[in-house]
Amino acid sequence: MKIYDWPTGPYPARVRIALAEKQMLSRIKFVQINLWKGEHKTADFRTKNYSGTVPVLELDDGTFLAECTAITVYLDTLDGIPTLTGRTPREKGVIQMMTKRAEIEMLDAISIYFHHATPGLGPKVELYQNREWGLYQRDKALRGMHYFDALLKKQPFIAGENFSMADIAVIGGFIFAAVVKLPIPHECSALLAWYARMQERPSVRDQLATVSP
Ligand code: GTS
Repeated sequence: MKIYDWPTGPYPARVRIALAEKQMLSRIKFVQINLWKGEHKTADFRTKNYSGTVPVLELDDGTFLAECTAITVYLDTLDGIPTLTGRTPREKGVIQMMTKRAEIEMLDAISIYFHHATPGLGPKVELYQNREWGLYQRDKALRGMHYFDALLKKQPFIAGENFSMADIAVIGGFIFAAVVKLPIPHECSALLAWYARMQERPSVRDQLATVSP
């Protein structure tokens, strides 16, 4: 299997954390796509992922899988022991819901802030920017952080009692927050304590070392 990757990117880090959790990193060939050069927006790359984003997983049969959630579900279910995406129907449903919520309320919101209200990837890549929309999404991400903080006052992990794909999605949010220098509000003590605990996991610690500038 091959992954089209960008080593410092928050989204590709999500998949690498999942791979590390599954002890699968050594089974993957990583191909770097340079986002600053816009390599993800070329016609050739869009044949692999129409959306023009990384990561993309290429299976040995030539299938391309994009979207972190879809890739993680695929990788997690290969061995028949889905430790990250849920074993029971209830777990699967809650983890999918919370992963999507982590994206909408934090990670994607910070990404939109980056692409719209900062120089983003530069003028050759950022062909349309809407600063107001970007700033709105930054504030949305800050509200999202308070939501996850309140949640983590009641439960140890984003989707409940166990570490899951949803935690990895919020970790992606923390990585992107660091990229755009958006501080996690200090009053979000449960969220900050959870993040400190996440960094005790070798899968997270190793990938944070890879993404840090
Ligand atoms: N919904 C997608 C997913 O879950 O995979 C989002 C992927 C995404 O936005 N990836 C970023 C990207 O390709 C990579 S990074 O921001 O983490 O480095 N961005 C480039 C762009 O131009 O949007």
